[in-house]
Amino acid sequence: MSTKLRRGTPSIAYVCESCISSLRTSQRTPTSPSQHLRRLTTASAQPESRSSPSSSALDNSSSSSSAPPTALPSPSSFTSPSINTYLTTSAPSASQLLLADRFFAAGNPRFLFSSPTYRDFPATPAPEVAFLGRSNVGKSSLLNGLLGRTKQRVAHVSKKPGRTRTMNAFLVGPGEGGVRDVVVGLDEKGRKKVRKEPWVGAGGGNVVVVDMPGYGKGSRKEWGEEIFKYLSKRDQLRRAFLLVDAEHGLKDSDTYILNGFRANGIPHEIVLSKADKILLPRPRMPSPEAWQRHLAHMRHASEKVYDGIVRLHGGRGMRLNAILACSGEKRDANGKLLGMDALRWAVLQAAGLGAAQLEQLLPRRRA
Ligand SMILES: Nc1nc2c(ncn2[C@@H]2O[C@H](COP(=O)(O)OP(=O)(O)OP(=O)(O)O)[C@@H](O)[C@H]2O)c(=O)[nH]1
Ligand SMILES: [Mg+2]
Repeated sequence: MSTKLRRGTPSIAYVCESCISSLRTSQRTPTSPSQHLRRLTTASAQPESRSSPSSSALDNSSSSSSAPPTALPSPSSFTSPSINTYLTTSAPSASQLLLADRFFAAGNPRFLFSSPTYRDFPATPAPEVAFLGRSNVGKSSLLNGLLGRTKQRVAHVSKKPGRTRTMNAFLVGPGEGGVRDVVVGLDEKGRKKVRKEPWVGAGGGNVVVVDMPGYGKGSRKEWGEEIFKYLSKRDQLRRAFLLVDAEHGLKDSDTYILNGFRANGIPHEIVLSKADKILLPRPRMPSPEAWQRHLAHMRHASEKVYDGIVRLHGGRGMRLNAILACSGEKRDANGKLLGMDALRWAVLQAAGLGAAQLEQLLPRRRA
């Protein structure tokens, strides 16, 4: 029986009581939280190659069932849930991942509003998710990937930390909404004076995604203050996605934000960003052997983050749903951005959109 940290499978609730007590007492052999989690979980990482929703663009062997049972999984058999850790929810199935991709492809992602202060946030009646993290951790790139806009970007990306200076909201999904002109009066020549106003149609079927300014290097104190106001006051906020660099792990400033989530009871997920630096460190696709090493490295990175979080207050009161891994820039052997479909599904789940609602919202596909 494998003792690996459970990947891509339904799993236990976050930080069980015995895990907490093993942190509190020293009677037992000391174990790290991730070791404890590994003891409790039994399923090993099973790449869902046979049920992968994507047909391979670079290597179509992923759908073949003729591979010998001893063959190592290769990059072409990769699916996002296999690099993720699900703590309170089940890993998405292949059909759910496909639905998530369809939702994000339905209707152009639309700019909604941009605000340097929380005070000016409009009341948009749609479920909202926010992307937070240190400056340069890859928030804007990830958001472009999430919205399927890696070429015609909607969010500004830069090597220089501190590029995003305002909180920027985008609307995604098949529902109505965007920016519209509202007549606010007449000018001295009798012409209509218009103001741009964000709006969201009453029919639902949309999610608002907010790109936050980064904290840390190149950031400003007032940005941090506004982020905290947003976290504590925004009723529409359904879940926060905290990006942590997959290579560098949790930093003190991240802990500060995690404490903010805890203080405000905000459900959240960790996204290990720039996961390609670990999984695809070279321009070429790795061999199956190298791929196994990279997967193990990725697993180790997420265990370290998990340990760090559990050590905060013994994990009590945290509302962590999952640790996902993602890249906003590099694609897997199936031609999809690494981990993006699973992130999309997590966003939709946060917004309360399940498979049944999505099937209704999305236009029927031709057989
Ligand atoms: N290798 C790799 N590089 C990335 C990825 N995402 C972003 N980058 C690079 O990291 C740098 C910062 O990216 P941004 O998306 O602007 O980061 P940000 O978190 O929005 O930064 P701020 O707005 O300054 O807080 C850019 O040079 C990107 O090209 C990724 O997934 N993989
Ligand atoms: Mg940015």
